[in-house]
Amino acid sequence: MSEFRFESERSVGAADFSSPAEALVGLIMGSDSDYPPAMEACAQQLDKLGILFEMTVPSAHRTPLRMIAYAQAARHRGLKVIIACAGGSSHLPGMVGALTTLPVLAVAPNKLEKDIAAPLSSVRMPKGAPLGFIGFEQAGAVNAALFAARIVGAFDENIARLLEEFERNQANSVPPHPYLGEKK
Ligand code: RP5
Repeated sequence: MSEFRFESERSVGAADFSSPAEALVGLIMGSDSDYPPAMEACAQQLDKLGILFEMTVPSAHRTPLRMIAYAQAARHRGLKVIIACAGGSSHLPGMVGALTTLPVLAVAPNKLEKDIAAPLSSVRMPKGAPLGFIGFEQAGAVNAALFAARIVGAFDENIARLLEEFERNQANSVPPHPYLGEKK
């Protein structure tokens, strides 16, 4: 089971990021309103792969000090990848990317038509401040989970095998003929 810390982070409120993370992947979001449905799908995908993750809400504009504390401690705590999701001006992914040398993957919680600023904020990062923008809504969030798994899996054979199994199952779920598939 994954380390599911969302509730406890919320109840703790203030950031205490001094203890080592058991998790490999840190999920962060600008608001708890980013959790369902987008980041919930990300969490579920990581959980299905059996990859340990933790979650917190370090809003860049409402709790900037929590964001800084989280980002600066992330590598020392043992995290390997951060997935950041925020809407609107969406400075969370870029700011966290600037505060750590860990890879940071960005997800926009809403569709492009609803919120064009968030993805632009990530894809327009200036030279020298790399950020991986993955996509929008649940699909983007699931792909961010899979991308994070690939990053971790590049150094971990067990995770690479779990990813291979996921891809095999996915391939097997695609019917070779429309009449052979289950009704959706
Ligand atoms: C951003 O503003 C959050 O990431 C969220 O996508 C959006 C709305 O936040 P709430 O007003 O729902 O807290 O900071």
